[in-house]
Amino acid sequence: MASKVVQNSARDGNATTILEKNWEGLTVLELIEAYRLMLLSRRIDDREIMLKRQQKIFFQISGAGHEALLIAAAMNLRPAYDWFYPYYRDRALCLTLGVTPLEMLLQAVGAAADPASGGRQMPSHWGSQRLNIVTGSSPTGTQFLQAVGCAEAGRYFNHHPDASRKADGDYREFKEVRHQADEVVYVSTGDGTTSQGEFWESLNAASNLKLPVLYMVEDNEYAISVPVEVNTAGGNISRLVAGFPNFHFEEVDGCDLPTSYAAVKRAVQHIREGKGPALVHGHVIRPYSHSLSDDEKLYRPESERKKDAERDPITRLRALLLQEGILDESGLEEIADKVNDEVQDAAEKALEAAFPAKSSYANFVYSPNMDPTLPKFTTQPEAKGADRTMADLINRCLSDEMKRDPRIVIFGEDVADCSREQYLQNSKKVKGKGGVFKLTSGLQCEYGSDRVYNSQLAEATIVGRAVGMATRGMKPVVEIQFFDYIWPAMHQLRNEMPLIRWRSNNAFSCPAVVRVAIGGYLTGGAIYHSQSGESIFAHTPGMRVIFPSNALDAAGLLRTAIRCDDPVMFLEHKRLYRETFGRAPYPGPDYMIPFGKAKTVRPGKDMTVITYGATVPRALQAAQRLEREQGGNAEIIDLRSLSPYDWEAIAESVSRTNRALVLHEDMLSWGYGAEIAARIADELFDQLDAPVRRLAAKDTFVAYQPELEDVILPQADDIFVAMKKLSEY
Ligand SMILES: Cc1ncc(C[n+]2csc(CCOP(=O)(O)OP(=O)(O)O)c2C)c(N)n1
Ligand SMILES: [Mg+2]
Repeated sequence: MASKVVQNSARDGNATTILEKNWEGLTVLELIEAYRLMLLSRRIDDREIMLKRQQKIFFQISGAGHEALLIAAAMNLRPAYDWFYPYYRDRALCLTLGVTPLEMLLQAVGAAADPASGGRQMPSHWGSQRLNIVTGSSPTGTQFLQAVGCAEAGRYFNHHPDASRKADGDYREFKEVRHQADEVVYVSTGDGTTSQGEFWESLNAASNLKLPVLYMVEDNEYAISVPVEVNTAGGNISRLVAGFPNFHFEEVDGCDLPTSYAAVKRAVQHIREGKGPALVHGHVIRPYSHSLSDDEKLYRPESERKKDAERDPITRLRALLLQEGILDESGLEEIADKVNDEVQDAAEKALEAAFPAKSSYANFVYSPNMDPTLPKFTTQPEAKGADRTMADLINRCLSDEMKRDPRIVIFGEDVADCSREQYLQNSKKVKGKGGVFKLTSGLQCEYGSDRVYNSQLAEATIVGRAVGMATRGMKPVVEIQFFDYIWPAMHQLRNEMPLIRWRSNNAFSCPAVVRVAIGGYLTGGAIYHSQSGESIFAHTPGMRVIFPSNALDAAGLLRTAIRCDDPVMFLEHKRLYRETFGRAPYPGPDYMIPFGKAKTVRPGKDMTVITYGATVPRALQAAQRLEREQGGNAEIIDLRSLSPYDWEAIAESVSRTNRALVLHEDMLSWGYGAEIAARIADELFDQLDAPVRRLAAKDTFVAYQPELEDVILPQADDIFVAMKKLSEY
């Protein structure tokens, strides 16, 4: 086509002039290709809209009006080299990077062959392992901190090339690592989504760490029906972000291809030169309502919509091509015909594609490669030295694993010995902190400040960055200082970390470890330093939840957690960190305990007490008293692993004792024990001589006054009474 026009132009004698000209650095051929991609993107949207109306697909959200800015971005970036966290309007970016129209439409119909999700996610939820487009989700704003973590991972592997090597025997067998010295991590957003706290947290981190992140703000002035001046103070995000150091900023008419291209080019140059992140704020339009479920006529007058239409990027580029004599009407038509044929062909193929097998829903909730419940995770302790506390053995385990695996980094609030490392090094002025409970003490000194460091005081930042790193193949072992403060990270913990594998149909995974100090019985811990809540995470598919009650189990299970190919929430009871109960010598650098295997901590024949965490030692006390005073003999099972849990051990024991008490520290109602009790009642009904009983905290929070705390949390005396009643039933 170009040659046809150029031939025509040659007759007029100006072919050379056109070929030599450039538009903000774009050549004739690039402009023509950009026009083709814009049209292709719009036509796929149009086709999806038609298919939705015919009920052949089930959702549609378009990229219409954003095409110029996104093609400009993609033309400055490199697929399978840079990394991409695009949001749902980024169809044009993905097409330019190399996602095919067929791949897009396979997702729209929910086909098994949809490479982004295998029919699991809505259309426009991009993901391509081949192109480094990381699986995206629907919550607005979770992408930013992951992009920051992704950029940190690239930098880490560049500084630690050995860490990218494959290794047998743990998650590294299944994690290919790729990194480039001057890579860029692209992350995009709408104007409305910049209101999310995670956006600001991520700017803070990217700026502070001078990370190679390219933010693309696609400002179409609406978040569904909410206009930009409601979401953004003063109505302009560029004004608000301008103070972040190390950033390069661009504000541009995102409907104009050449100026957008030039703006992104400057931004990318800043990043590739290692100067820090950049943010491009593009003003775009949204001609097709928010989605097919929205009718913008309800909140936008015709006059406003008309004004937008005049800025349409396709009309604009078309006019440029004509005006500059690059293409004539027939050349433009030829492109449109080819695009229409391509979309038609892709739609026909997608409509014929097979759906996922119904049984496939269960695939990839967890790693298909590495099952942490298998016996290969059973190793014998090589105990040496004196008995140590749970805190000591966790610290030793972390240290030995860091020695073994250079991909491990540890971060969180106060986990470093000292962020101002000059105080540690030259003058030895300070000893170092290493965690508010000292669990990470000495690790920064031992392994360096780029492997053990303090994060910002922001839980979403800790977990979101860990998600980005683990997706790239690192093993972040992060700490949440108190379970009570885990909630800002909830999006990342519920909608991201455990879902990445399932929603991408195993194209991506996120095997990070989140260590959390949990629980009460502290005498004065009060409401905000005593919370439990493990059932919330046990109720989250994809997440392994571990809760040890003693030093040896903590060391063995933490090692399995670190080597595992799934995300793990590792709950450490604060009261047990330094208890006399459950101390043990360090079991050596390879001691592991498989997940989902309970431990009988006291054999008995009269009833089974199923418990975990800090109620284990309390149940033991109660059982001793029961034996002393009543002659009763209670068997106590410490679950240790809450998801997966050891049903076989429960069933075997209850079938022998015929009585069951489920005991935990967290509140009774909708607590972890409800599921266990229900299952016993369901599957072991014939074996029971008494109703299944539960004992747990009162349905309230934990109060500060010790007498109140005592009455709220289950004490050894309460457990004794519950056991006695159960044995007398
Ligand atoms: C956390 C969260 N809250 C609400 C929604 C519902 N929702 C989806 S898109 C959207 C508006 C996003 O607006 P903007 O960021 O401006 O992007 P645009 O759609 O305009 O491109 C909302 C509220 C969501 N997906 N996630
Ligand atoms: Mg918007």
